[in-house]
Amino acid sequence: MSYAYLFKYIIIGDTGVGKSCLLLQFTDKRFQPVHDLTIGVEFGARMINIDGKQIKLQIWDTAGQESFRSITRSYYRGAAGALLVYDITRRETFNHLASWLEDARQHANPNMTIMLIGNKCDLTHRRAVTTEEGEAFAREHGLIFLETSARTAHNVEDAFINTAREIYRKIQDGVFDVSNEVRGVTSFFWMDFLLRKVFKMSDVLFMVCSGHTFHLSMVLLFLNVVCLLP
Ligand SMILES: Nc1nc2c(ncn2[C@@H]2O[C@H](COP(=O)(O)OP(=O)(O)O)[C@@H](O)[C@H]2O)c(=O)[nH]1
Ligand SMILES: [Mg+2]
Repeated sequence: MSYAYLFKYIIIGDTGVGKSCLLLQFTDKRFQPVHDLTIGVEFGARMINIDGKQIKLQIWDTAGQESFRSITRSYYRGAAGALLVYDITRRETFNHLASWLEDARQHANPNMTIMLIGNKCDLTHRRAVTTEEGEAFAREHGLIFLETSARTAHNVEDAFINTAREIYRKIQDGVFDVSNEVRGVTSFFWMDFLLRKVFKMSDVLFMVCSGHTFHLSMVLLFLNVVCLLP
């Protein structure tokens, strides 16, 4: 299926905040309640439509390496959008936002659009961070903000689509150098193709050696680095 633009997104934030679940909810419209790295959605894609233009979102999820705080420069490279996620029931995940932003500032394109997400808003009885605090943090750092639930799907579509709207607006306004960026993302098509093949293979690998998720994470990390070298 053809598309006018391809936007690379990354999902960042502490372990357990629901990054993989948000991706799964957006691409597959389902919720996987058991914490299981073998959900196998380290990489997802979905087509959306903005202003009558087909846009392909290619979304990268960490394969568990965020727990080592060893997210590489290549993960950030070429990302037009980032979802920065915290868990509204765990204040420490909110407290770590500044250091995630610091990471992004170091590694990412300064024009990258960042959507701040307070996830698990279905767990109202366990809320530890108020909506106002999330809003204030976003305002202070120039981010867009939404509270979501990967469980009920509340605001999940909007989180991904509003980010794309903002990126699209930046392209229209000439904030992104379209000639560079678009050529860059078009050639990305082949990378996309190659990675899909590799990830299909990794699914098989999962089945063959289920339990060895750490090994696979390392393989994915390696591929991530190799494939994105210029
Ligand atoms: N109640 C609730 N649980 C969630 C939500 N999102 C994720 N979870 C749970 O939180 C845990 C961690 O989710 P996961 O997506 O693996 O987090 P990640 O480490 O950030 O990728 C899992 O047990 C999920 O079932 C949500 O919106 N609501
Ligand atoms: Mg995950």
